[in-house]
Amino acid sequence: MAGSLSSLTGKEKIDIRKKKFALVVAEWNEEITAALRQSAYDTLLQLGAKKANIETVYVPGSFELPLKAQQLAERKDMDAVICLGCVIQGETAHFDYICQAVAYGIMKVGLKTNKPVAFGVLTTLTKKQAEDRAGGTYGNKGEEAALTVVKMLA
Ligand code: RBF
Repeated sequence: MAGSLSSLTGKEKIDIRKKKFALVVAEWNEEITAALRQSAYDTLLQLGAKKANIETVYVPGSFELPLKAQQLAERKDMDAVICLGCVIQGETAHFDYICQAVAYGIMKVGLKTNKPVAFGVLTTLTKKQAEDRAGGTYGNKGEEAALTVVKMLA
């Protein structure tokens, strides 16, 4: 687990002042993904990133995250991409299809572009479970996603 800010070891404390980050945020379950984005953004700043080097891009739903992540990761000036979304199980099978496609798609972008691409997508059975992981009982997975790409850059 990426853990919290204090989990960064000496080896992982790199200078990210000149690194450029993209936050790709799904608009579905907007109140959750906005909380993930805020936490990821704040974490990057705390780790030394510059506001001007953090770009936020929105996509309609989590299914669209891999394509936008790929377009951003392919840019020469981009160092890392953080994908943020929230898929909550409904009554139909869409949950399984979306989660699988998104997880696989995001992994492929990292492998194809050779850049850190974080999977900060909540896949939960209820809205409460999502809230617990977007600033509630179990912390904020946006922070973990930001920490993950910084660790991968180190
Ligand atoms: N996108 C999400 O990010 N989270 C969801 O919980 C979510 N639920 C969906 C449920 C259904 C039945 C459908 C058809 C789409 C849902 N989407 C959700 C949107 C999906 O990621 C994508 O934007 C659309 O399918 C258009 O490609």
